[in-house]
Amino acid sequence: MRFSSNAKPYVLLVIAGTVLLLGYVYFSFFSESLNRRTDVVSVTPWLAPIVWEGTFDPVLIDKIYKPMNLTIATTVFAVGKYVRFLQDFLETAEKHFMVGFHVRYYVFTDRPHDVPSVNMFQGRHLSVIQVPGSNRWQEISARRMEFIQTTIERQIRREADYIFCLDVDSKFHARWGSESLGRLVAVIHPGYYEQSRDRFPYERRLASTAYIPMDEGDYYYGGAMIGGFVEDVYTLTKVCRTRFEEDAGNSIEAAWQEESHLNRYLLDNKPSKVLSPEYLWQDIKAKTKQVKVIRFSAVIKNNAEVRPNV
Ligand code: UD2
Repeated sequence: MRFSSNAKPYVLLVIAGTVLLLGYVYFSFFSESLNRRTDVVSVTPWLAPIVWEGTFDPVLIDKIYKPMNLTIATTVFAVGKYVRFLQDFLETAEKHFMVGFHVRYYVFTDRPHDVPSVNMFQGRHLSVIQVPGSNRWQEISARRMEFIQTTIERQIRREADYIFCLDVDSKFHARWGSESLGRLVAVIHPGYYEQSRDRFPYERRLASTAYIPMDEGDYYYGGAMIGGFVEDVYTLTKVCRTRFEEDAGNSIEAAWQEESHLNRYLLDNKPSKVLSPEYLWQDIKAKTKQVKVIRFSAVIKNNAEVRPNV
């Protein structure tokens, strides 16, 4: 078929348009299947991955880690009335957390008789470690660093390869798997991932060893999750505990207790992997466009009712 010379440019335009359209469809399809995300930052300025849904292939990553026969320690504190959160925490962890791996839960509590009995899959165990109660929730939260440090010294370093230290007033809702493993792992706090650093609630008083100046800081990390190699988390807890105690000796308590010390530590010792707020959401917060999967989320609690002080 021959075209008149007048029609030729239009035909070429249609052909070019079709090619562009097919290219767009092809690219969109493959970029989806290659797990690319363009709407979120998925790498830190020091080239550590930031883990979001769509940035990793769960099947592939499990194939790498599962043959290593790893054991994952998981510490959780349930002191005073917080024992009531254990059942949901453990039951949902059995469904979603490190499925297919050996998991050792270490439950720290002052009420060992109230620890619920939850069915565990093969290769998953729970031990209870008695700790004292306190009449200040701030002390319970902050002293986690000390008890994790001493328990790593006493037993965890012989029993596990990786460790995650988690808040108990939370539930798992979707896969939390081997994509989260790394040498030193932190999570971006869901309240601050869209904020600039001058809004981060770092400790701003020079007198505290957790002090961070206004023009420093990478992310605001949540205290509800610390993870990594047992030895790396050991060093972190030891340093944060020492600094917290040094502050106490000077009659100062950082704005967000151990979370403030954690943020100071991670500014100087960059995490090798950062988890997106998918790994630390809050039920009180509406889901946003970037958060496609909520994996772990803090339940709504009545602080006045569950804490020993307000
Ligand atoms: C934030 C942090 C938390 C911690 C705290 C500052 C997030 C989502 N949470 O939570 O990790 O850094 O600020 O101190 O980033 N606990 C007990 N019994 C108590 C009180 C606390 O067992 O009476 C344990 C329990 O495991 C709880 C954790 O300490 O999950 C943290 O306490 P919280 O959840 O009340 O602290 P919150 O919500 O202010």
